[in-house]
Amino acid sequence: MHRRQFLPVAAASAAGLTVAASAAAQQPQRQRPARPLNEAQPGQAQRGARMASARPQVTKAVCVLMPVGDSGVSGLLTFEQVEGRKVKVTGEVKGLTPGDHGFHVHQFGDLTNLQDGTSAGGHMDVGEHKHGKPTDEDRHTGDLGNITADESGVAKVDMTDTVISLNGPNSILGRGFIVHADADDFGQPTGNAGARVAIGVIGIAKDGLK
Ligand SMILES: [Cu+2]
Ligand SMILES: [Zn+2]
Repeated sequence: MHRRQFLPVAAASAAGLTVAASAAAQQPQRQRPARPLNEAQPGQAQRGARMASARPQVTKAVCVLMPVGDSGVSGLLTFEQVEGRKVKVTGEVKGLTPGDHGFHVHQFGDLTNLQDGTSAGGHMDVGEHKHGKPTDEDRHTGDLGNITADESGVAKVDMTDTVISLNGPNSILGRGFIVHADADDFGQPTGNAGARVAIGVIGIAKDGLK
C-alpha cells in the first residue's frame, strides 16, 4: 500500500463530504481501515515532527545522465517537490533512438559499472509492489514509465509523479536513474525495456535545500 491509495479519502473529507462520517456514526462497531505501512504510528508522530524541524527539506534535486558503454546517450533531469506530495520531473535526454524508452529510478546510485549499468540494481521499490505504469496503484516506487525521443533522438521530459518524493520514506535521493534502450511495455517483472543506455545518481541540487 502507498499514499496514492489514501489521498482520495483525505480529499473527500477536506471537501466536506459527510457520507462516510454519517455511515460511521450508524455503525459504531465498524473497524478502522488498516493503517498504511508508511504512515507514522501515533508514538512516532512527535519524534517525526522534531526531526522534520531539525532537518532541512529538500525542494530540488538533479541527475546528470551519462552514457552506459558506448551508447552516446546523455541528459539532465531536474526534480522539484511541488504541492507537498508531488514531484515535477523536467529535463532532456539526447542521443536516443526515436521512440519510447523505459525511464526508472533504480535502487542504487552506484555508477561503478558504466559498461552495462547493472551496479544501479533493480527498480527502486519501497515495500513490495509489482512493476507498473506510473498511474497504477500497484507499481514499483521508481516506475516512471517511458520518455519519447523525436526523430533527432531528443526526449523532452515533463511529468509529475505522486509516488516518488524528495523527502521521507519514498525519497529518491542517492538512488540511481536509468534510461533504457527499449520501451517499457509494463510486462512483469520489469517491463522488458532492454539494455541500460544512460545512468545517473539523483542528488540534492545546489539551490535545493530549504
Ligand atoms: Cu529501469
Ligand atoms: Zn518497475
